[in-house]
Amino acid sequence: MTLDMRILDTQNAGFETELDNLLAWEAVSDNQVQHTVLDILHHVKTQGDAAVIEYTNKFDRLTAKAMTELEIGQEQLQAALDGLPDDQRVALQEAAARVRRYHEKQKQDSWKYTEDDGTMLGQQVRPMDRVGIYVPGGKAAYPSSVLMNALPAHVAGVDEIIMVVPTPDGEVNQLVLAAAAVAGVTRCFTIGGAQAVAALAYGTETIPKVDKIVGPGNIFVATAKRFVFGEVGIDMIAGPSEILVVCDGKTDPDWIAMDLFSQAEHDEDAQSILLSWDQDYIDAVKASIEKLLPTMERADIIRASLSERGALIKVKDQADAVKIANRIAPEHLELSVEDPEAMAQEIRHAGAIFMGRYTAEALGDYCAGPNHVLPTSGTARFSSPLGVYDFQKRSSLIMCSADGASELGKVASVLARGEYLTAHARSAEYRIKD
Ligand code: HSO
Ligand code: ZN
Repeated sequence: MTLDMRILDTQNAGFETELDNLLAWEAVSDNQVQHTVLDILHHVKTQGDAAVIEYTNKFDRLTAKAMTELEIGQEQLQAALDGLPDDQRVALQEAAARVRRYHEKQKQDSWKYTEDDGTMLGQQVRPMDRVGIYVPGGKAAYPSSVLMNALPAHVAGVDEIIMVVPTPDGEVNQLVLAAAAVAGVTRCFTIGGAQAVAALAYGTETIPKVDKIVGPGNIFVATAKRFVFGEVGIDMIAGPSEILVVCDGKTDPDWIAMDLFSQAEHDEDAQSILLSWDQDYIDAVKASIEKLLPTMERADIIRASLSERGALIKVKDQADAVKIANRIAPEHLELSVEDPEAMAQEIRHAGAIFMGRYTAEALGDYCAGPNHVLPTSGTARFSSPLGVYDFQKRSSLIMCSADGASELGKVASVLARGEYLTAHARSAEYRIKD
């Protein structure tokens, strides 16, 4: 069965429209979903544990009678880690060590300076007290995502990291629990969906209210996160995975085909695109795709993703590739070219840039070090990978000297009177020296 995949050329009339169609993506959350989610949020907010237990039993087909049955203790997390086959335990620990090392570099420090008048100004950085991490259940339960969400919080110095992960039909993923142990998760509840988001946002008798909720989830989870934003912080609303590969035609086409598959296999809506200025190479990658696809375990998902949302795009030259890459602002950008460093300098928008023929995007998903929670659907234009800075916050510091207060008082007084705020003005004026 040949694969019906979009083949585009930037030089063709109508390319712009074709590109728009290719990139069009809307995370639909219809009225029905919103209504259901609002109902769940309300019940959990007003009935706490009882509502969480009821929804969990209903949606995950469980028979829990008390919240204690839905909590996994530290010993169990540690036991999951100890019980892993050696290769898995070592790989998890190695990945965690690298991710931790990378994120240590992101820590922002407090700073201060003194003005000539002796007034001290600064910024004090502190971690959040308590955060919640949502981990999807079932097939999309990725232990690597536990590391990527929890480690930056841990490195930031967050005291309590509360993880929630649904266990449909009671099925517990030992690797996910082991990852929680490695990443320093404080408490873990086997709940999911909008009810878990609600429990974290509002708190219940058992589940502590958090300051921020991070982590991907299905449409109910995403919708719930949108609704509770404001009550708590949230990270981002992640769309499907994407990869954009730019290749000069000199990388083994099988490698590139597999790199495209690596994101396509996440789900049918994932997007994999190749840009090249070498038409023969595009044909070669197409042939590799057709050859390799039947060998893939998730062939059906990959086929659906590539035929619905994938594309092979012929560009004019390297500069044209850069232009399109910046326009797409992809989550993952692979630069499989001779001089990736020079090309990376031209990139303005991308979640993560994988440079050179050896840097498969998959390495970044697991263990290179940088975070794999990245802006999707073009949001790299204005947002950045999840990082330590997402779990830190800043307080401004101001300490006026007597001279400083006097000088600032004069300025503040004029501006305050201009706003007809007399108390402001007089508060400042009291401190003006005569
Ligand atoms: N590529 C995904 C992350 C992931 N990949 C987890 C494998 N496991 C984020 O876009
Ligand atoms: Zn991935």
